[in-house]
Amino acid sequence: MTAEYKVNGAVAVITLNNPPVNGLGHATRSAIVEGMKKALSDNAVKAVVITGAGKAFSGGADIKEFNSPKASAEPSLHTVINVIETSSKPVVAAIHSVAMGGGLELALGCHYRVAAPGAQIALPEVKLGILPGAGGTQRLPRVVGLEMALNMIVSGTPVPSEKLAKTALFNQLAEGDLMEAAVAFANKVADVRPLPKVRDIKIDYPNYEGFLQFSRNTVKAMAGPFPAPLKCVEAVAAAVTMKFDDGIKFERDLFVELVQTTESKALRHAFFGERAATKVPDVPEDTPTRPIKSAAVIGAGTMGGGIAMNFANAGIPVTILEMKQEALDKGLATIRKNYENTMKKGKLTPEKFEQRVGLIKGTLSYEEIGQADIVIEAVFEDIGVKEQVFKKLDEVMKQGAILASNTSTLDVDKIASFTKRPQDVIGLHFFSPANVMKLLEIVRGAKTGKDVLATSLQLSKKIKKTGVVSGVCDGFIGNRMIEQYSRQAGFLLEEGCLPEQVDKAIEKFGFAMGPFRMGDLAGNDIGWYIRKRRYIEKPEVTYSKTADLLCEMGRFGQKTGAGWYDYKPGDRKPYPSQVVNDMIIKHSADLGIERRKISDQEIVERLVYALVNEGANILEEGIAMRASDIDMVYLTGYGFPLFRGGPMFYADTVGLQNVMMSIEKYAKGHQGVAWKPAQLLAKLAAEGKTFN
Ligand code: 3H9
Repeated sequence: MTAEYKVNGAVAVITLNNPPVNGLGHATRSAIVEGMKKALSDNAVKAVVITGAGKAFSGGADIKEFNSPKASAEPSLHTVINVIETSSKPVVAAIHSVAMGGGLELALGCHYRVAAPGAQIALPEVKLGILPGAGGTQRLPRVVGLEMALNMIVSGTPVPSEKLAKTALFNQLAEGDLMEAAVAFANKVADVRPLPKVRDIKIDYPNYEGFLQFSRNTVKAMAGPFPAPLKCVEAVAAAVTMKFDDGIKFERDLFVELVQTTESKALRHAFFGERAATKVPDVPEDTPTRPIKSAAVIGAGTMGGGIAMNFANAGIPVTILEMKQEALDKGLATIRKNYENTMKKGKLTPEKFEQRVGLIKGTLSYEEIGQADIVIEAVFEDIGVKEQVFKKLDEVMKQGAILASNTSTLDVDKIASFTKRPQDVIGLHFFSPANVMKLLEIVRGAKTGKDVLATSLQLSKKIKKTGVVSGVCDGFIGNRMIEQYSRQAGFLLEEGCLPEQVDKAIEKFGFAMGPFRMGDLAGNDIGWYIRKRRYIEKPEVTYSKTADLLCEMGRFGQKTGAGWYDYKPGDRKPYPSQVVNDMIIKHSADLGIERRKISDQEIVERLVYALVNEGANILEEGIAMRASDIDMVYLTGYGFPLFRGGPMFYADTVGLQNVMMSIEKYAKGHQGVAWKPAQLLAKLAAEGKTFN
């Protein structure tokens, strides 16, 4: 039963019991109504308490039911709330741990609310691209005031119950046992009439028009491509401008509209995608993990420093090893400066600053890191260098330590073979800047121990990363796909585009940064180095030589003050470069290509479908476990627009047959050999199916 019914003297207790978070799915909604019917028909019952079992009062509507008939099947959440609100016996919500979304809306339909301290109270629907659709936008302003409600609904941020203790949201904050307090409260109010209803409270805000207009302007400027935040403001506005029942209807219409938008579906896909990524079928949740109480990082460069900061931020002491004192000092000074900047912005207190800096130590001696529970190597991306490091780690590290490589492309199995303990070796691929970027690619080698994988997944959560497991291949999930994207970007230059046009088109699509601006930021020499290795190994792969020509000109990007674009000293703004554009046009002529005008649509399709096609190969080969893992890699590590849900989700929304048709068309064009349609894509397209 998804809600239990028990009678405690004159009080009936309905306990939601739908783990993990008491989502208000159809079965739970029905069970609540059943419970209410029993309570109303039992003359011995004078009042009702509703609470939640386990770790939540309720996390809200069951998101998995959205866009399915179950979501609106009766009793709908509206009906449930109506049954409670119109009940002839008082209903008390006993709130603890989490009361979010529909869960909070349910509580707002009750006549009274008793809460435990520390409960997270939120209407987080906006984060899923929707708005509270069961009265939240109409009732919350009536109990916490217009401004507070608008902030909570537009941001979706949880507020601890004690911060709301003085508002009309709660009738009591329970000091001791919540259920004892709630039952006692119910007994106390059992005979009080009339029953108070939130809907009857008047919102007192004389100059609401000015405030609402200000809110519209601010929210519009911040909402970007997402329609929900502004609709949230409109719905809250209705709480003051309309009669209650009209406001409820208005809110309902907006909810129905938003729940069907691609933006909302994309956000929900990302919500479940993030959680699915932590699950590995052959590594059950109870797999033993190794304790990580100390860490070491090899290399104090930008990457090593950023990685070390993650550990310090999570309270784990970390030692950075370098070869030379000068490099070590420079690395430690950069870390200090990074923290100082965060402190100056007011995002870190002086105590936390000291604490974090204090957790990071430097050393020149391998012996000093031997006792660390995990070591992450972040040295130069060269298999020879990695071999030296891992042989040394095998000598010095204690038994049971995890030996991780931050390689972005190299063979983790080969790296593991440099040690006598391949079961302890794993790839932990951070993205630059490593202290900021959310993605952590966890590369599982053929011999990586299950406990090492489980520990790494647990660690990713601890250091607040989105961990995604990848199998071993050149470039893993993210970089293997980006190679195809970069190849298309290069071919587009040969055929008629200039860097600015390509960047602008894909940025308009929603990418944070186009490929050429990205190259200038990351350093074009890095790709140059990788291409030299990669294309010697794979001579059959064609690619545009424009990027090599650029590097031969010494234009490595922002760090050399010149790349695909020109830069002015102290200014990161890219200016189109005449010499680069001349080089590109000359290169086309050298290849005998007649340059043509290329549409933005073609640019976007070629870049994005190149990702999709390679993503399909990766999925088929089992390098990624599921399509949503690929989407999470692109959303959290490569600036793919969140409102489009990731490359695989986006392809699903376009329709895989349409994607296939475009790929077949491009396969007939310049360097069409680069477009070998992935078998999985072709198969799913033919069957009318989707990736997700
Ligand atoms: C809504 O209420 C609409 C209404 O206004 C109108 C309706 C008409 N549904 O995050 P965790 C699952 S919209 C289904 O790892 P935590 C989650 O997928 C809803 N499933 O745990 C995961 O499953 P699995 C508004 C849900 O302790 C498991 O629970 N509510 C839901 O770190 C554990 O999740 C929200 O937006 C759900 N509503 O955090 C709240 N919620 O084990 C969204 C969770 O299979 N949820 N699951 O991977 C959260 O913010 C967090 O999950 C919460 C717990 C804070 C509740």
